[in-house]
Amino acid sequence: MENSMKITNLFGKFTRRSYLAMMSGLVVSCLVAPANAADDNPYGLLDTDSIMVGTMSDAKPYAFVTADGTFSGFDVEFFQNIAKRLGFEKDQVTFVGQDFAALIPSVVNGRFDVAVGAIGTTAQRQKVADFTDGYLAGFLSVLSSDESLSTIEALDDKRLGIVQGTLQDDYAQKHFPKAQLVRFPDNNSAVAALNNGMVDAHFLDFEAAKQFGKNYPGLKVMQNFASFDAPAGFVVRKGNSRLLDALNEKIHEAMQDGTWKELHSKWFPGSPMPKQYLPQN
Ligand code: SNW
Repeated sequence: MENSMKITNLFGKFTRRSYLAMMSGLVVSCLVAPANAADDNPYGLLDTDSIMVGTMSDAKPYAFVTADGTFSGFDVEFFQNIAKRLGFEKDQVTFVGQDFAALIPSVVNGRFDVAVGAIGTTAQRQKVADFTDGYLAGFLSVLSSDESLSTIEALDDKRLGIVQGTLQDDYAQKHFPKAQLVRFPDNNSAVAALNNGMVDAHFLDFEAAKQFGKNYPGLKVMQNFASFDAPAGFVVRKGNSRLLDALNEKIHEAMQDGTWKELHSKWFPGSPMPKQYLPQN
């Protein structure tokens, strides 16, 4: 009421008193603006009516781009399902593909609200960004056409591809000290190098390795390393606890009502399902 009277003053004649009253009204509205803004934007998003999501275009079946340019995969559909529970329809969730190494920094820098794509939760990553509760726990896998690469020792002096900044990058440095690590920006370039013999193997997430094996029948998963202690989570800006809490609530809802299980069977048929993500009685 008071505000609308001041606005009317804008169209009438200013008296000194009404001018002062209007200015003080403006000051007051500026002071209360942050509270109003938070109510309009409860999840602290970059744009109030959509969620900007950074993901990968070549990590099928986790996250990938289809021939018609849309993003798909387990992580993409799981996130869309969670977003829908928060009131965001598919067209209000915008996926953008980036190199893996850029994903977390892009959330930190305010380019994306969330990063999604089999991103393992580690103490080091948690120093710069917040992670939701885990929703995937699986293996890191060595993909190659060379059947002899089935032991760690066999990787000595071999050229092993890794996508820079991944857990495979860390793991290989710690556990395969004698392998020659060759860093790539993404899986596609690493697999291209593997196919033309520039590297002997590529080290990536199990389901993606299996998928590349389907696309290129000469390539097989030669060995696996459990990465259960670094379950994948959705990544949000540090301190955006309203978004984090809301995502966590809906993640657990989607696990409890069987949605997670359905998506897991669709995208990772035959792969074991960690019990903690299944409906609990
Ligand atoms: O740590 C695993 C987790 O257990 C699950 O298997 C999904 O993948 C992981 O999160 C590891 N993912 C890698 C990482 O976080 C590579 C991610 C990617 O290529 N998109 O660095």
